[in-house]
Amino acid sequence: MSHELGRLEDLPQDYRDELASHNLVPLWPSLRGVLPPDVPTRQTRATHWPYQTIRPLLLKAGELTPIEKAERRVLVLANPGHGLERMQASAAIYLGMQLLLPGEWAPSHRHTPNAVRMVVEGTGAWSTVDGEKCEMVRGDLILTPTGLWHEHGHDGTEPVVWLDVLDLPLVHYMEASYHVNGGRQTVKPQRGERAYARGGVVPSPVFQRAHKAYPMLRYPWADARAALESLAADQPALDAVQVTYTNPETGAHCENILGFYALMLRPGQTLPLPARSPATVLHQIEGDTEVQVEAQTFTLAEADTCCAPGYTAITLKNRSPDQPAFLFMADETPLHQKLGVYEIR
Ligand code: GTQ
Repeated sequence: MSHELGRLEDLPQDYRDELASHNLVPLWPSLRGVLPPDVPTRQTRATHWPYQTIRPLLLKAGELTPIEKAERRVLVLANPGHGLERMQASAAIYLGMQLLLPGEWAPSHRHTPNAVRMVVEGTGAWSTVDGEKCEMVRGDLILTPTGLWHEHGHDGTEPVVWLDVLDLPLVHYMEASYHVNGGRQTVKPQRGERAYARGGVVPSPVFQRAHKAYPMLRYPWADARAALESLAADQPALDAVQVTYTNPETGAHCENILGFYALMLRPGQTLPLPARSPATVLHQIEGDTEVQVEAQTFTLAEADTCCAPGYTAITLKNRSPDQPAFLFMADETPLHQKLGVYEIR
């Protein structure tokens, strides 16, 4: 049973002052705040960032701020529930929309937070990660896991935009976030996306152990899309047509803290997702999806992004009666699972 606890005001002022002077705080006035009944208090608010709003403002940033003055020319998708200045979409997720113009170069650095890029538009750009030059094509997922060098360049003729997803808020909260700058990387000929091109048939470290913590760095959209279509065709009654971006050696999530997935909604399909403890981000790759989060409904057009707090049910509806819809999803599942707090309600 939950009963009323004593308030701070119930205590004599001189006692409160004396506690504070010794860096001491009474727990009971704040106990329900940090341990609320049944459901956590979440600052993360369901928020929608339409691409048609972001795009002109990002191109304007391209005119206002040269790449040398930005290093990374990014507009952060900040959740108003956390306060915009905190630059977080949820407790652990940071989202940014990054612009690289033809001929520009975002110099090499590495940092403790893990990142991924979801390519949104344009051709001709590349990210070199740990010496692997990854081509950037719409819908591709490119990893820059913790500690790996990465730089971005652009040999094409049109602006290139991608969505950055990082675990920066968590790593910063842990007082473990920092970066190191470096010079241009030497590009290596080997590429994980070629060595691990087919599920279930992976390079065999029979005479030698495979050491790479991140054997695959680029997950081409063409392959993820084909996997979803194949799964949907194989299992016509399956509701959640979903694939997880995994480490092809271990089958675990491809990064340590955030989880990444692609979803296909069949034409006209409504897919209810149960309330789960992690917060979720959705980005529309193809098609239009109606996203319902508690009392709010967003219509995600192509390249739109939204987020939903944890412990909240989400309903997805493909608005097209004859075309599938494809979504990229990021969430805090690996973090919650490793900490033992993961729940499906
Ligand atoms: O491209 O390396 O959105 O370091 C934030 C921090 C992108 C990047 C961000 C970064 C990067």
